[in-house]
Amino acid sequence: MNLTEKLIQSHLVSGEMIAGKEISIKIDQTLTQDSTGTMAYLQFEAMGIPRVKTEKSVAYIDHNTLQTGFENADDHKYIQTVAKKHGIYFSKPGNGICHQVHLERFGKPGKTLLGSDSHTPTGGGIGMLAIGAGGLDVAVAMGGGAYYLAMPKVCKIELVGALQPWVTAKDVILEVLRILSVKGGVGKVMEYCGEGVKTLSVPQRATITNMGAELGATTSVFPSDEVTKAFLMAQDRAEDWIFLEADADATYDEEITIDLATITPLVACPHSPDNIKRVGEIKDLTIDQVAIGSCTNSSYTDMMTVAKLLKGKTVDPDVSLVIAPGSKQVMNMLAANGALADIISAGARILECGCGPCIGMGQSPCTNAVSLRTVNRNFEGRSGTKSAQVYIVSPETAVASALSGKLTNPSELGDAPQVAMPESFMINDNLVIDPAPEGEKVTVVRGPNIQPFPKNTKVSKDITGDALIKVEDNITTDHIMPSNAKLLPYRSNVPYLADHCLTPCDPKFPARAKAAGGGFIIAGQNYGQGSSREHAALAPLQLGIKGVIAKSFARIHMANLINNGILPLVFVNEWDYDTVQIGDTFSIKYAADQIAGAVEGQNVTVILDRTKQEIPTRLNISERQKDILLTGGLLNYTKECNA
Ligand code: MIC
Ligand code: SF4
Repeated sequence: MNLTEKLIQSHLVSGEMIAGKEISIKIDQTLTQDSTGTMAYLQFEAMGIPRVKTEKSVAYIDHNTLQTGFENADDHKYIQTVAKKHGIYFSKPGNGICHQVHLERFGKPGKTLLGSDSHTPTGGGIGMLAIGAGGLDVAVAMGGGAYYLAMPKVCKIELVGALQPWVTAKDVILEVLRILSVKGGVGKVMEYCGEGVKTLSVPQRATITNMGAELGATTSVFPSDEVTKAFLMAQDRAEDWIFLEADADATYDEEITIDLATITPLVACPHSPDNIKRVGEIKDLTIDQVAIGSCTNSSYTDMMTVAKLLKGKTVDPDVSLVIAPGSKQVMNMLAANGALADIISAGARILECGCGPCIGMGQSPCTNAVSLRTVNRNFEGRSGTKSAQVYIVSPETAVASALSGKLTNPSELGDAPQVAMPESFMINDNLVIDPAPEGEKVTVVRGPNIQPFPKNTKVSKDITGDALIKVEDNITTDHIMPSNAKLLPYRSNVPYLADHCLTPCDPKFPARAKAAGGGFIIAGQNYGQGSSREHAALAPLQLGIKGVIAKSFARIHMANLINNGILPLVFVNEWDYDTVQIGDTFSIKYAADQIAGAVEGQNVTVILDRTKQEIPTRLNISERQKDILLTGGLLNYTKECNA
C-alpha cells in the first residue's frame, strides 16, 4: 500500500477504498480557528453532545485578532468558554497560527486531523492525514462522527536530488503548482516520496503540504522518518513519533518526478497561485510592500533565515516590510537569541503571531501597490486592496527584494545562510488553556454579535428561481464571501455578511437575490476554490440560494453547499453555460424525486423557461449526501437520523 492508503485503512469506518467512492474515516484530532470556529461550535452546541469524543481537539484564535470593535473579542470569549465546557483545548490569541502551533505541539504521525481551515494539510508534513473541511463537518467529528469523503486518487510525487542554495520548499510547491494548476489536485492526495525527501526538514515539508491546498488536493503527505523523529524530539515529543512510509511495491494513480536540483526561485504572479514565473524572468518590478509570515512560511527556520539576511542591513526606503512569526514559540526563540533585534534594526515592522496580512487583517497595501508575500493565496482583493498586485515568493526572495526595492533573486545576496534545526525548541504552552474537568459547571458567554445561523428546510416539490449571477472559472471563496478587516469581525453574524456575498463579482448581487427571494448561481470550473469557510454557503443560504449550477466544484465548497442543503449541480454539457443568461428563470420539476434518483451521476433536469429547453445537470453525490440534501442539510439530517 502507499502511505495514503495505510493512513486511510487504519481509520476506515465505512466504504471501500476505490477512488471516487464515498468512504468515511475516524477522526483522531480536530482544530478550529476563530473565523470558522464560532460557527463550528454553535453547530456543535446544536448537536447537544456534552464533551468532544476526539483524542485531542484544539480551538485556536489566530485570524481575527485586530479587535477593532467588541465583535472579535466577543467571539474569542465565546470560543474560550465553549471550549472549556466541552473538552477542547484553547490556544489564546498571541499563541500563533493554528497550523504552525499544531505542527509544533499537537500533531502526531499516523493520526487523522480534521480542521475547519483549508490549510490543515500542513500536518501532512509530519505524516498525518490532515484534511480541511467546513465547520459543520468538524463539529460532527468532534461529536465522534466519522468524516465522509470521496476516496481520493493518490498522486506520487517523487523528489530526487537536493535543492540548490537559495532555492526553498516554497519554490518546490510553486513548481508543483506550475505543473498541475489550481485544479490539478482535485480529488487527489499528493504523496511525497523519494531520496529528495530526506533532504527536507519538517518545516520545509510543512510548507509543501500546506500549499497543496492551492492545488485543490484533498491533502498532501510526507513519510514520517528520522527527520520527523528529530523534529518531535526537539519539541520534547519523542513519544509521539512512529515510523511511516509507503511499501516498496506500492502503486499509485498518478506519478510525477521532480528533480529538486533543477528548481530555481519562483514567483506566483497576480492573481492566482498557479500563475508561476521564474524570479529572473520578471525584470524591474518595483515593490511597495513585503509581508513575511502566514502558515506557509513562518517557522523558526524561516524566521532565522530572514533575520540572518536582514542583519546589519536596512530595508529599502520605499518598501514597508512587515513580519509575523508563526507562533509564540518562534517569536520567543527569536527574542531570546537576539535574531528579533536584527529584524527590528533592519526596519521591519513586527506583527503579532497570527494570520494578519494574509487574510487582509491589516497591512492592506496602497492603491495599485505591488506586494510581495510569503503567503499561499494571492487572489484579487484578498489583501484588502482590490487594485494591489500580490506576488507569492519564498522568505529568501522576499528579504532580497525588501532590501533592494525590486523583485530580486536572493542569490544576488551572495552565500546562502546556514540555519540549523534547533536540537530543542523552547517549550512553553502557557497560552494553551486546558478544558474544565467538569464542563457542566462552565457558563458559555455569548456576545451580541453572535446571531443565529440560517437553516434550510426540506426540498420542495418543484424548485423555481432566477439565474441571479453568472461567474467565470476558478471563482474563490474570497469572491463568494470576502474576508478582510471590515468583514471578518462578522463571521458569527451571517445576516450581516450576506449583504457582501459575491460582491467582488457583482456589487448588486445581494440586493438582487433578496428582491427575487432567492434563486440560482451560475458558475464555471472549480467554483469555490480556496478556503474552507462555510460562510460561502451560509451567506447564499441566507439570500435564498437554492442551487449553484457550475461546470465543476472545488471539494470543500461542494461539501459545504450540500451540508447546508444547497444543490451543487454540474452542467452535463458545458455549452449550456453559454446559453444561460442572468435573469433566466429555471424550474426543477419534482425536485425531490429527481434528487432521490440522482445517484452518482444520474441527471437532474433544469428547465430554462425562456426557451423551454431542458438542461441536463448532474449531482455527483453519494446516497448519504442525497439524503442530506433532501432533508435540507446536515444538521436536519443528523437530527432525523437520531430521532
Ligand atoms: C484562508 O486562508 O482563506 C482562511 C481565512 O484561513 C480560510 C478560513 C476562513 O475563511 O476562515 C481557509 O483557508 O479555510
Ligand atoms: Fe491564516 Fe493565511 Fe494560513 Fe489562512 S492561509 S490560516 S489566513 S495564515
